[in-house]
Amino acid sequence: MKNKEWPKHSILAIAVIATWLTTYVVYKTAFSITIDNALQEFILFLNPLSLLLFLYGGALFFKSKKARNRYIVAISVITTIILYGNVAFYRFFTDFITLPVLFQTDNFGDLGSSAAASIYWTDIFYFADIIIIVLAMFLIKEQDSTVKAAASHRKAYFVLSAAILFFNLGLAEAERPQLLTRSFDREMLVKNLGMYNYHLYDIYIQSKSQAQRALADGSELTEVTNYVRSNQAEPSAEMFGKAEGRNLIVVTLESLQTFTLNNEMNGQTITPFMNELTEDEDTIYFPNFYHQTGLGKTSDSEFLLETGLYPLSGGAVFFTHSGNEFNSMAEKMGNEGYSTNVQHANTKSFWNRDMMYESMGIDKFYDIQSYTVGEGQAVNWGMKDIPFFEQSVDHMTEMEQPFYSRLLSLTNHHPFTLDEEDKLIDEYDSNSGTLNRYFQTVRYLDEAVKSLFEDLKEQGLYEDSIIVMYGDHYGISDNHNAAMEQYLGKEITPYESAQLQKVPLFVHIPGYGEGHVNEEVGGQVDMRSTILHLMGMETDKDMQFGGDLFSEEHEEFVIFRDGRFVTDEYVYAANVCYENGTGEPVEDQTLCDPYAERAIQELQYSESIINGDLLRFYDDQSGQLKTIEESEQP
Ligand code: GP9
Ligand code: MN
Repeated sequence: MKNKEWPKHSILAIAVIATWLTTYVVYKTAFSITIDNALQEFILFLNPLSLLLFLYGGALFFKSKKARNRYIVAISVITTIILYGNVAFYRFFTDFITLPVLFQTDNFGDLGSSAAASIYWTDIFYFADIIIIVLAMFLIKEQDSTVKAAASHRKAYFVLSAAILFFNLGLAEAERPQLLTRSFDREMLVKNLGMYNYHLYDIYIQSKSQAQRALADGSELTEVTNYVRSNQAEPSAEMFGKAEGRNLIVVTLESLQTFTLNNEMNGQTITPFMNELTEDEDTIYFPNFYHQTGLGKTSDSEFLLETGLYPLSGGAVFFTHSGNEFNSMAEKMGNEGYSTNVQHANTKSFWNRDMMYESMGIDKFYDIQSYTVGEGQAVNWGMKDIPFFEQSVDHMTEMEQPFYSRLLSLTNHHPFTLDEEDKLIDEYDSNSGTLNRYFQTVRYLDEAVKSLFEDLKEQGLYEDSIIVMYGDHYGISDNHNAAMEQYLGKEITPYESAQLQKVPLFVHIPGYGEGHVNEEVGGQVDMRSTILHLMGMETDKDMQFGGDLFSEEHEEFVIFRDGRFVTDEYVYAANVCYENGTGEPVEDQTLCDPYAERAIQELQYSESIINGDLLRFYDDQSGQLKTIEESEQP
């Protein structure tokens, strides 16, 4: 073989192929990446290629063979370290590395102690590409090995690598729309972009927020504090402490919109149990309550609930700012002696929850690993809500009391598919399969909520608890307006579309006896104060935007994440000021102006808190800005 000459750049080609295939084999053996169809498998196979071509392509600029070979080996070593680092990390955390975890020292402590246990001699395989490349360098003699590649060849080479990248991104976009803007799950990013591109993307996201953070200082908070204090509402004397000392159970009702409640679909009741609740003597039901989420969907609603801040206009705050300091509801409850947790039968890295929950001071996350999904117990996105609630209540029996446990349901999620036996009503008959099936999954969710109440009673947890339930965001987007018009029997104007952002809120206090329908106009940002006050905890020193829905002083002014807003008098959407109630544009359009200005202002304040990580300069015990020394302490 030594005598036979191989074509020019054979080593480069071997290096690209060796690392590419090694990466793919590692994907398939070291990680459990779920693949649902052939296209996804193809994307997974293709995704390492573009960046590897690009990186190894640097070799084309070297004249000396020695320097070129060194460069190629260096690239293979770097890519292997990245790959192997993820393998070792994954063994322990079932997750891919993201920049912030490298700086979270406590995480690393765990990793260090288990590192030895996570490394096996068979791991030598992960270095297969380096071995192949080095062997090739010894064994193969290339033609013209001392001549640099022609400029035109180099150009063609890099155009090819860029073309593959765009092809890859195009396929990923088709497979996962809004992958980058929503960036919901690391596994999905790795699956669609590839391990190496994912890390570049992660570095970009993290450095962007780090730069904004570095430029911020506490002085920006002074103005925000003034604004927050001047808009604060006193707690309602009647409701303050109503649920003091009880366990707090907060249930997120996936994709549930208010229009399904107390309503029928082709003569069939959609939510029989929740309808009863709206009239129940222990329940306060809010029919004029709106979601305020953006691209982060469920996670945005969790953010609103826990922090009383607005989520971000671009991207999911759970992903972009999980390293921030927060004064979450969970942390506050924890300080008052509550054990706190979230229960959700999905992978923990979805929406970066594992990282964010830690930042929010939530004690424990019962993710999919905490559940046994029996035969027939999974549909659509995963575990069905009924067994999920049942096992979650089982977990509650083990929890230290009083507890604050948050349950995230999942079955009523797009594309709203169900097993035959769980379809309790018929499909609707519009041209939108999504809307048609939505009624059935909402009906299932209603049944699941009913079973949750029964489970709690059976386990003796009901009486000592307060149960708050809220819809996280819309389930039916504006893309289905034609079908919705058929169902609602009216045109969907921007006014109606804003009304469709209503999601239900229930506050259920066993033994309360004075249940009623509360018409107050409110939004998810209000949940934090409302709940904390019910639990007998003050919020007057907190840096947050919500108000207590029970308070006399609560202002009926709900700001949507996209700048639309609703007050008791007006609805502002598509730059038109409508009269709330009739849906007619008001004659004097300037009547909305003061609110429109405040809406922008408030969203900006919230955004500056998040982007600047400003709560690190804020002392939530005293409600004062910290001194420089205080804020530098960890
Ligand atoms: C996934 C669940 C649903 O874990 O929260 O996410 P969504 O798509 O509704 O944001
Ligand atoms: Mn959701």
